[in-house]
Amino acid sequence: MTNVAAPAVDTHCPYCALQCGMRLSGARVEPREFPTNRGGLCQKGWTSGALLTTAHRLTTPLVRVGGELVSASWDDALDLIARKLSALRAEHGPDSVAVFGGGGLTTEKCYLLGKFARVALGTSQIDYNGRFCMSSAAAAGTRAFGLDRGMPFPITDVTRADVVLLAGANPAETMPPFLQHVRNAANSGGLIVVDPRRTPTAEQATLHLQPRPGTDLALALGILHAVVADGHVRGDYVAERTTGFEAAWRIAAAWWPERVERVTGVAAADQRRAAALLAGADRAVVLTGRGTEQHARGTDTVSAWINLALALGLPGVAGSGYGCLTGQGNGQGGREHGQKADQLPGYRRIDDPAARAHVAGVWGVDPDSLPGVGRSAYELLDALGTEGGPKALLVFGSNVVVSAPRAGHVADRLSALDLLVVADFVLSETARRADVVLPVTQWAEEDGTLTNLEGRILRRVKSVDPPDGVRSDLSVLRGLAVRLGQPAHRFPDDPDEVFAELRRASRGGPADYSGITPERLSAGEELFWPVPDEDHPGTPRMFLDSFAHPDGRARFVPVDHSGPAEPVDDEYPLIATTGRVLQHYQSGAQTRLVPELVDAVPEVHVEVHPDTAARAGLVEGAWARVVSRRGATRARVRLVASARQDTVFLPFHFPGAQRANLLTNPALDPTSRMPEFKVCAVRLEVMT
Ligand SMILES: Nc1nc2c(c(=O)[nH]1)N[C@H]1C(S)=C(S)[C@@H](COP(=O)(O)OP(=O)(O)OC[C@H]3O[C@@H](n4cnc5c(=O)[nH]c(N)nc54)[C@H](O)[C@@H]3O)O[C@H]1N2
Ligand SMILES: Nc1nc2c(c(=O)[nH]1)N[C@H]1C(S)=C(S)[C@@H](COP(=O)(O)OP(=O)(O)OC[C@H]3O[C@@H](n4cnc5c(=O)[nH]c(N)nc54)[C@H](O)[C@@H]3O)O[C@H]1N2
Ligand code: SF4
Ligand SMILES: [Mo]
Repeated sequence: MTNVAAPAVDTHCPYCALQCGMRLSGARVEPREFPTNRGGLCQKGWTSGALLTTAHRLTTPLVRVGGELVSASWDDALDLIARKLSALRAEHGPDSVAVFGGGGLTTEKCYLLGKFARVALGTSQIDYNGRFCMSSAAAAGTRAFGLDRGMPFPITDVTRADVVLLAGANPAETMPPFLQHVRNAANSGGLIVVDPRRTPTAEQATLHLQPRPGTDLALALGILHAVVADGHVRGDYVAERTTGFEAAWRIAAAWWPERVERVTGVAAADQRRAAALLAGADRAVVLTGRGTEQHARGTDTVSAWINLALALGLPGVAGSGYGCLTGQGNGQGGREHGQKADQLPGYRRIDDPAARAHVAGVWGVDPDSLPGVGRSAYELLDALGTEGGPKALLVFGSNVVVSAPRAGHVADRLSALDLLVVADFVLSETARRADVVLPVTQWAEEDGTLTNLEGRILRRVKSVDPPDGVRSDLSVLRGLAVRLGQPAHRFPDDPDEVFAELRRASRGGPADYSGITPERLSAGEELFWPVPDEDHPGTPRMFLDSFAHPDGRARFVPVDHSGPAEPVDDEYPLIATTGRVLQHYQSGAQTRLVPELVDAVPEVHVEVHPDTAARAGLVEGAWARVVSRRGATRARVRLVASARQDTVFLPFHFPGAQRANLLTNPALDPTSRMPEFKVCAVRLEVMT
């Protein structure tokens, strides 16, 4: 049973990057006033207290014996892991051990996980689920502005904007309280939504552009073409604050709206209307979500949206801008402090000698002892158990058996490992396959720091005691590090101590947290990074004076449309796209344990246009087999008259034979290494 530690504590929701403010009394949740949610919560937030009392909670380490997971003591479990890791390292070298992290972990955990990999294991093989999330937007943002902070402005700039373009985002289901921030735009006739489906978000829009999945890049070029052709380019801004317009325009010049209409299905008149709405705004914001980003050309696609925003003079101007809607609770902080294959804390590059010297200094190790760049998330999973690939994997905060692309293959790779260790508080589908499962504390049972979708640093506050038998992730890392021969002081398990070290490690880096103190956070200061010293007020709006490139200018990037990696054909004539429903979170490991959410949405469905369904012999409520080149999923048919006839949609929250990711194509973006979750070729069959 969970004991109540304090009567009422102000904290934040365990799930998405909106990080709605809530007040917890034991397991009882109430919303509270906070700038992102302004007193609202979605159904997942309201019901999140159920996670604190669920009977499915893990409370003892589990070790596989004779094919079964059986209870073990902490010492036995940690000793076993350390022994196996040491043996693998001795025989095959440090890169034989890999680590997979998550953007739901607190910043302290992400930081210590990266340090653990580089220092205690000495491995380059660490990456995380954020690679599957906002990595294309991050890559495009860095390319354009010299620095990536998802939304480089506070959410109130969205609230006040009179025109908002949402490309591939469905916040009505993925961040419901966010909708109040686009109400002004909707009421003033300026909400533009780009989504192949008529989502609840699109229902609110002034203008819904419904492209064929995988054609957003062409659409963005078409709108840019209309902006230029109709004389809406902000010439002074482009001349003073940017470079590269001519090269970008040379490509967009060939994408006149009628040509774009043939590729995307979006009427030329609607493209021109979008251009005119954006150009006529006093304050306009362009925001991208996973729909436009999770493609094998996702980075270029986001660059195309940023080019549009630059031509309109939006980025770096107070009240306007471009931003990405980061997804996971700590999707922003989790991408800055070193759990990414090419990264050190403070958003530094691991292949930068100065960064290595600084961070090694904080860690008290030789810079030359730090490994180099490792494999990206899917490439890492794909290499497991292969010749030259990692033979052990430690997973903290991800359920890859459900959420990784080509999930059937990923499950096979996990089976080929010598050792799979999963730290979790529930028995996720990935944990079920582990050799050792470590039961950890969750959200309301520990303190920690997160950075929300605005780049605002906030504190998650302990409000209940953890059940007996569980340990924090920080304590697990310390326990393993010590067994691997590290001095204990190098791996503190107190979040405040870790944060103090992180401040030093991030000092001088792009994501500089050094001026953020627990006292400032507890006092309710609104701190947006960078905060380079304790007197610095933080940076709610970035780029107002200059962008982060050496010349201070933003860069147009010349990008052209080429379409999805896997075209449809006679055998696989339909496009499957994937995403979310309101009630479930990600792989569903948490929300599939909340009775109210399971009652509302118990199983996977596939959204199909009635004519498409009829051609396949399918009716409402039937079970369909959805088949791609990589596998088949079974899903309950939901007829949707507003759907595109060439497109079906499945949520990815469900396990086993209901996994949307049995279908998906792991074609990777060349820059971000993002897989193409949003387009693969499928056919529909009647289940027999
Ligand atoms: N309920 C719920 N909320 C969540 C989450 C969750 O799992 N469940 N997860 C959180 C996380 S980590 C994230 S990343 C965010 C994601 O938040 P969103 O980006 O809003 O979520 P998705 O449903 O993945 O994708 C958004 C839309 O993209 C559309 N789409 C598909 N293909 C294309 C395309 O080619 N072009 C365009 N323009 N659109 C396309 C889909 O139809 C979908 O409506 O949500 C966060 N919030
Ligand atoms: N087809 C398709 N696939 C997708 C997507 C899509 O749109 N379509 N979206 C992708 C995106 S954007 C994302 S972000 C990924 C997310 O997919 P996953 O990485 O699988 O994310 P979660 O389901 O949140 O898994 C988190 C796991 O970690 C556990 N956990 C939570 N907090 C902690 C903690 O503090 N410590 C530890 N040790 N464990 C913790 C949870 O119980 C859960 O089992 O899915 C990606 N996969
Ligand atoms: S919108 Fe996100 S942060 Fe807010 S209650 Fe829902 S899941 Fe939690
Ligand atoms: Mo995500």
